[in-house]
Order: sequence, then C-alpha cells, then structure tokens
Amino acid sequence: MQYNFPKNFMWGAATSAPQSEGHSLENGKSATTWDKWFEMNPEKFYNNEGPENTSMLYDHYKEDVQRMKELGFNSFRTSISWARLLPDGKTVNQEAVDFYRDYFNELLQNDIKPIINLFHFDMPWWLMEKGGWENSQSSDYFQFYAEKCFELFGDQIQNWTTFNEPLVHIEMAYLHGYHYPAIHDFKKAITVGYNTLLAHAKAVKALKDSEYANTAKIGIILNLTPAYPKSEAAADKLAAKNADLLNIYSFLTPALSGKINDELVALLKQSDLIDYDQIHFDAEIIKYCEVDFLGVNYYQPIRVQAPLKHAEKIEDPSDLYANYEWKERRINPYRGWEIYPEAIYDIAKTIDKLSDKPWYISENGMGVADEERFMNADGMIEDDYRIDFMKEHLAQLNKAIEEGSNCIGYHTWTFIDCWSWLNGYKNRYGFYRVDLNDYSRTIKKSGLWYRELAQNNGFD
Ligand code: BGP
Repeated sequence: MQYNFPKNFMWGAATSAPQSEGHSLENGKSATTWDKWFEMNPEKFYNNEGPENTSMLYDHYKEDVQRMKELGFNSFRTSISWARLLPDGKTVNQEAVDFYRDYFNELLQNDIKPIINLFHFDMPWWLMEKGGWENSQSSDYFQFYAEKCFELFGDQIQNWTTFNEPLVHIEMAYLHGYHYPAIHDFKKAITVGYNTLLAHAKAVKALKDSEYANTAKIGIILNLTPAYPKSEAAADKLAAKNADLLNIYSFLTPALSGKINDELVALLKQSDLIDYDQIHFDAEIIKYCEVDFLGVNYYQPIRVQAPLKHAEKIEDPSDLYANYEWKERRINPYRGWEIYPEAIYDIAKTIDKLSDKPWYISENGMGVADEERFMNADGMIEDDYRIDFMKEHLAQLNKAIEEGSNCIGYHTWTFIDCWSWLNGYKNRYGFYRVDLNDYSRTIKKSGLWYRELAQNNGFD
C-alpha cells in the first residue's frame, strides 16, 4: 500500500539544547538543575554520563546542518538554552546570541525551517534556588526570557514553541523522582503546573505584543499519552477519564481554547488542590494559552484501571487511577515503553474533536541499547526495527490525515544520537550514530530510509 502525505508536509526531527549542544558550563553558560544535580549525585546518571559534553553540536552545527540536508529535512526543532542566553536571568550572553544566530542562519540557508522551543526541562540553577516553577514569579522571569528571544531572533524565527512536554518536568520532578528536585508532592506538582501554564501564556502574549505578531506563530509541544481502560467496567472507564484529564486535557484544553478544563478544575477543587479564585483572577492571561499550532510528542499510551484503594480526598494521582500491564502489549525492552502505534490515530481524533488548528507529530521514536550489534561491515547500523517503528506509526497518522485531520508534519526523536536525561547514551534514537570517543557521526540505515520518505513525501 502507498501512503502519501499532504503537500508541504514537514519532515525532520527534534532535539534540545541540553541534550545536543555540549559545552554545558562553557561559553558563558550558567548551570541548570542538570549540571548541579550531576555534580551532587553523579551516581544517579547512567554510566556517570552527565550533561557537560552532550553530542557537541556547539562545535559541529555547520556540518550537522549539512547532515540534516542529507536526510531530506525541510524542518527541524531544537531549543534555546535559557541558562546560556541569560546566564543570570537578566544579562544577555553575546556569545550565545552569536552561536544561535549562526546556527539558525545555517538552517535557513539550507531551506530547513527552524522551530525553536524555549524550555526543554532545563531549569536555570539561579531560578531553582528561588524555588523554580514553585516560585509565583517564575512566569515573569520566563516572560522576560521569551521577550529577549523574540527580540534577538525574531527576524530569523517564524515558528516558536514555549515548552516541550510541560507535564514531564512537573511529574518527573514532583512525583516520580527522575528530575531535580525529585520530591513527591502532588500539591506542589499542581502549583508547578499552574505556574508553567502561566509562563506559557505570558510567552504567547509577549509574541502577540511584539513586532512579529503578524509574521510569527507560536505553539506548545505536548506529550499526549492516551489512557486505555482495563475493562468496560464503569470504575475502570472513570479511571481512564480522570487519567486523561490530568495527562492530556490539563494542557491540551488551554492550548486549544484559552481556558482551563472545567472538569479538571472540578476534580481538583473537591480536594482543595487548586485555588479557584486565583484561576478566576488570572483568566485574562490564561486566555493567551491558546496557540497557533500544536506539537505532539508520542511514545507510548498508558493502561489504567480503577484506583487500588478508595480515597476520600485526592492526594496523589494514584487516588484517581492505577496502572496495569496489558497482557497483549508489545514492549521496547530497552526503554520499557509500550509500542502502540494505534494511539497516534486516537490522538488525532482527540485533537480533531477540539479544534482544526494545525498540529504535527513533534517527537516519535525508538531508543535502542547496544546498537553496535547491528553494525554491518561498512560500519553502518542496520536499524530495521526503527524503520518498522516509523512505518507503523506513519500508517496510523496517514489514516487520520486521510480522514481530515490537520496534521502538518512528522518529526522523529532524533537527528543524531543525543544525551538522555538519566540514561546518558544508553539508548540511541538518532538517524546518525555518535561515536563518543571522537564525536564522529555515521548515518544509520533508518536515515537513508527517512531520506527516501521525505523525498517521496510518502512510502510504500
Ligand atoms: C521525550 C523528551 C526528549 C527525549 C525523549 C526520549 O520525552 O522530550 O527530551 O529525551 O523523550 O526519552 P529518553 O531520553 O528518556 O529515552
């Protein structure tokens, strides 16, 4: 069967500043929570691989843009590092401006549309010392940073995003222990979520108030993980609905409509987890949550059942739903994530019900360990599993597009192997392999396949 994609479909990949640039404490950049956490607890990081020398794009960006060109990319997303651009939160680091301007220029010269994100889990340490996103002024600091980005790069960048996967920095740092400060406190998680939402809205407003209001677009990148109930029993279905309220609609409803989801507010209000008067007070700014376009990162769904114990008051997400293991699941054993391409179609339907704004898959991919096992005699990794993974997901996406979904692109994670938060270089996702001894890059079979996909605007 032939799968064709719409005209001008965006083909490319995503990365982030902290995971690809390297030079983490150099060239005027100040520390983020990742630099500090690695300094304090290196044992938490796989193989002691910290954030300092991640894929070294800072040195290689010119050739790397040529490598993107090789792959047929017409678009590419990365982020600006807040701590690099404004090391103390106020003063512009000219070296960072020069680096980003040249990097973006290189992309533009090669007809690769840059989509530039402002925050990808990399909280500057100076702000963490003031409470990070718990601090009620954090959204104002972020607004200042966003304004600076628009001022410094607005003539180059027409597609901005505010946050990558805002839910992840909230739940990983305030519920699951995988990001600093690694505490477990649902109430704090909600405060952090609320301040993140305000920060997003203030950045959107800053762009709309800028001289680029009519030429530039702004969006947000959300990780949408649909919940599938264990059974048709009412309690399991309610659990799935509540999981979606927290994990999908918390950011999707504001992003598509400029309002916080009413059902979510009602749910959290019951247990005094949210300050209703504050939301009312902030309504004028919250309406700026509405974006011009949406990015969706999709890796895995969640499987849920009714909570394991009855709770009078919600004190934790586990009071709303419990996870369970679906017997038929296919798993990527290296990352431990379920592979379920059908969810891409379901996500498209969820978006279509709410809006016809343009959206794209901003991350999708498969991390595999020890890929040198698949190296052929010419030194190329034959990653057929990754090609199959993309085909299956693209087929589902294609079905939704054929049915009218306004999906405008498919970006993978990632372009060249990059550093992963706590997993270092264990699982590789790239179209290019990075050799950590000399940072040389070698194309993988999936890169050659992607080039054909982009050139043909489809696949067989
Ligand atoms: C997404 C993040 C990326 C990237 C990817 C792969 O959630 O936006 O930054 O890391 O997941 O995950 P991991 O690196 O944990 O394997």
